[in-house]
Amino acid sequence: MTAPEPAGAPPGLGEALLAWGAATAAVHPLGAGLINQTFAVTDPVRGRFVLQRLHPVFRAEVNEDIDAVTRHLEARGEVTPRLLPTLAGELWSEAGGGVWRALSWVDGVGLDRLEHPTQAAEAGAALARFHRAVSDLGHEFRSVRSGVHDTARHLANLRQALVTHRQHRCFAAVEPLARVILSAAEQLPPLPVVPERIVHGDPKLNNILFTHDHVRAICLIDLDTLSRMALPLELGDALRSWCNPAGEDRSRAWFSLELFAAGVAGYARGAGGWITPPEWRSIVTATQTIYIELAARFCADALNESYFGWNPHEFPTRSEHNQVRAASQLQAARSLAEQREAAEAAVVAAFAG
Ligand code: GN1
Ligand code: MG
Repeated sequence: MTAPEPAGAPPGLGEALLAWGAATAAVHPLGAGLINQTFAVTDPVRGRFVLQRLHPVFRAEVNEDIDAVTRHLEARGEVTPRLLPTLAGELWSEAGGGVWRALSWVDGVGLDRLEHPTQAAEAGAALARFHRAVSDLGHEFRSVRSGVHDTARHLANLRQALVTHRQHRCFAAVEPLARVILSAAEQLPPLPVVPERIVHGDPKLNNILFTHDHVRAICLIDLDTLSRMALPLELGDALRSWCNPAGEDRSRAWFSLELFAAGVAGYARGAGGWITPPEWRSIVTATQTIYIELAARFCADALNESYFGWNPHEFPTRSEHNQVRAASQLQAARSLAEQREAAEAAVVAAFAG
């Protein structure tokens, strides 16, 4: 091991640094992602870059998709992180039993909650720019994760977790929460069938890089989930995150109509006539759907304790952290349900006003 490693560094970090020729780098954990392990690397020779150890849910070939999409974005004049090849010219490196990749450094900051509607408009415009820029890319995705927003599948996983983990020490706390989520899911209106588009796949707030003054949205990061998908699901996933000013780690969450109206207006301005009426008309239903779906995913992990990263400084176990996250998404869903008509009106004003 030649480079000093941060506490709790995953196996293979030193070897991965060598693969990118960063033998004497300073390495710091970076960002608030729940899945991959991410580091900021500063090396006297290679400069500053991002190094990531992929969660096993992603196959190494995902890097070929990221390379194709980010090349296209760059050719269209969009700011984007790009994959940095290893010294051997590869898009990724295997070390310590995991897959590693390096990305160019884009200077900016990730936000965990929005402070102002103009930031929601910025996020909307950045997402619209991304969608339009990749819309003419004829890429066949190498990494296909089916059922990412198959809500029925996520609900079935939650029901299964209730059966499998009856003896879990937190079962008595999780089970009533799960029942409320499952019954809220039954109230969800169906989503229309629309054509698939190339999407980011996980446009939550902290996957958008902002300027250090938190004013401008620069670009989308965290590109492992790139895929073809119905656009309303993508927009619902974005808005469920951007419009919850409490963030994902507090059970007292709520849905901000003000942020929502600004977010859809920013998106509408950026997308112009590119988005079709069947797509924009289902944004509110899609947002509600993703709140419930993500609540179900967090709730299942409160029993399975195997998927989402968690914060041991604030919660006793992974289960408690995921219980709070599940309750938070559910609370935001309730808040949106109470403001549904006004949210629908904001969508019409943005896209047809
Ligand atoms: C995960 O990887 P990250 O932290 O950006 C998750 C998303 C969830 C999100 C909730 C691959 O995103 O689906 O919406 O957490 N990513 C994956 O914060 O499951
Ligand atoms: Mg992330």
